[in-house]
Amino acid sequence: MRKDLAETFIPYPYSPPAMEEVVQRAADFYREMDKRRSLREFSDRPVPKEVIEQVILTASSAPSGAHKQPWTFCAVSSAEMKQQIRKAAEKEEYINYHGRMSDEWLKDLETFATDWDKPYLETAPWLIVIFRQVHGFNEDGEKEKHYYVNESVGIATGFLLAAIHQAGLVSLTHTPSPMKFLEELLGRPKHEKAYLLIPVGYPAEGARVPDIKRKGLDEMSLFFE
Ligand code: IYR
Repeated sequence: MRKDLAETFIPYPYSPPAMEEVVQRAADFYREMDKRRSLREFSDRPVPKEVIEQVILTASSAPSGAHKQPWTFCAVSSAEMKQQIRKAAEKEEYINYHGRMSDEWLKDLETFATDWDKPYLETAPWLIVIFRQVHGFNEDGEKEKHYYVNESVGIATGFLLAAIHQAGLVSLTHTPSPMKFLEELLGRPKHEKAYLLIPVGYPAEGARVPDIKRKGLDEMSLFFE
């Protein structure tokens, strides 16, 4: 590390947990996150704005290329805006499901019973639309580079989904395609591109999810010890 700059660093506050605690916490967190499921049946029960603010703050605590934090979160609870988003998303999805998606793709989606109809875009109390900033601007309004934007925004989204789950709420990673309508409806500048649309809320009473299994350790990891 460069000594000259490292002098400006601040201490990292850390008290090492006992090894047994580390083992326990890792297992507990897995058990909790393994319960998370993407839901498509939402209740209209309101979620306080404060909760959405907190989960967005958690998302924005993610690491990013050169700490540029190349993301913008639009949180939508306005019924009119949700209705406009639903209408525009369904218009695109109708075309997707009626010819734009390949037969293989449609077959792969059968398990999930999805179609162009997206009622959850209006039912869920909040929609969080994540935008990736292709570049930024410095204090003088000049173009500033952003690095590893997809990776950074993907990590922030993971933090967001984990925060929503651990708050006791549910979410869906929805990718209407193409997503340009989100940039237009939410008035985003040209350097911001829609990345994901995440309905957030409580599950509808009796909500059900597809019966999927997750890969085991031996199917998706290799250890070189
Ligand atoms: N965006 C469409 C289709 C869709 C695609 C994938 I890959 C999914 O995992 C689920 C849905 C839709 O939202 O219906």
